[in-house]
Amino acid sequence: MVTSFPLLSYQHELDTSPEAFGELRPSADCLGQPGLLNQRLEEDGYLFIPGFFDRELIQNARASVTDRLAAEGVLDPAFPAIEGRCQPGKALGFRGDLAKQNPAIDRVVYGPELIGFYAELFGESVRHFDHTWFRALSRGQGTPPHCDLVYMSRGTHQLLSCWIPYGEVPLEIGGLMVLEGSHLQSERLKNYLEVDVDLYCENRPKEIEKVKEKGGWSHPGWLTNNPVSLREKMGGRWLTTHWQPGDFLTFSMTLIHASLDNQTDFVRLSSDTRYQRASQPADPRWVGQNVAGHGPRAKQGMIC
Ligand SMILES: O=C(O)CCC(=O)C(=O)O
Ligand SMILES: [Fe+2]
Repeated sequence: MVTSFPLLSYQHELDTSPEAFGELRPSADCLGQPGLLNQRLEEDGYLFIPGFFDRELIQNARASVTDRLAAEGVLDPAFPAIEGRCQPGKALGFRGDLAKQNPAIDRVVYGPELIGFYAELFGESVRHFDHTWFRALSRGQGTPPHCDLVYMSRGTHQLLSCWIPYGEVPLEIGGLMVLEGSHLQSERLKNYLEVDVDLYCENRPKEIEKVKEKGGWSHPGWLTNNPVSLREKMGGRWLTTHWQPGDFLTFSMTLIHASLDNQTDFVRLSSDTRYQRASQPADPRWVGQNVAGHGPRAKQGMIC
C-alpha cells in the first residue's frame, strides 16, 4: 500500500515498506462456504468481509451517533452532523454510552445478517456478549497492540471479535490493523495471554488496593505501546485497509491488533462486539442486562 504521508500508531511512525505493511486479505468470496471460511480463519486469524452490510444500515447507525455527538456540542456546527467533524480540542475516546439504547446500532451488530454469518461459521446457534463496545476517536487517538483474550477469557476461548466502522475510514482517520500471523505465536505470548485484567493476587497488598479497592486493573491489557518494535520482534506485516461503510473484520482472541492514529478532525466511529457458539460457556462478566464488565463484581482474588 502506497501512502503519501507518515502513518502513525500510538504516536509511532509505521514502517510502510512492503515487508512491514500491507492490505488485509478479503474473504467475501468465501461467504456461503463455511468450510472455506473456517479454513481462512485458521490460516489468517481473521476474516475481512468488505461490503457485507447494506450501506443504508450503516449510515442510519452513523446518523444516530453523530446526532448524539452534535447534541453534546462536540461536533463543529458549521458542517452537517453526519460528516462527524470535531470541534478542535474536543477529545473523545471510548464511548460505550453511544451504543446504549441505540436500536440503529443494535440492528447492525445483532441483526440477522451478522448473526446469520456467525451461525454459518460456527455451524450452530450463536450467542453474543450483551455489551457493545463503541469508540469515537478524535485527532491523535488510537489503540495500542493487544489481544482481546486478556479482557474476556472466563468462558470459551473460541470467541470472535467483530470490528465495524460506521463510515469511510481512510488510513489518515485510522482504522483497525492486525499483525499478520500473530495468532500462530501463542506459545511466545503465553505469559501475556494468561493475563486476566480483573484478577488480583490476594497475597499482594498493593494489588488488593489497586484492583479490589480502587477498581483498577492488574495489568493495562496492552501488550506494548510500540507497534513498530513489536513488529520487528514478532515478524509479519501490519495489515489494514481503506475501510468503507458495510465492511467488517472478525478475528480470534489471540490475534494481535491495534489501530492507526486519527490524524484528522473527522471522528472515527466503530463498534466492537463478540460472538460464540451458544453451546459453549460465556464469560459471565459480559452476560446479562446490566453487565459486570470490568467493574467491582468482576474482580477476583487468587493466591499467586
Ligand atoms: O477500534 C479500535 O481502535 C480498537 C478495537 C479493538 O481493539 C477491538 O475491536 O478489539
Ligand atoms: Fe481489541
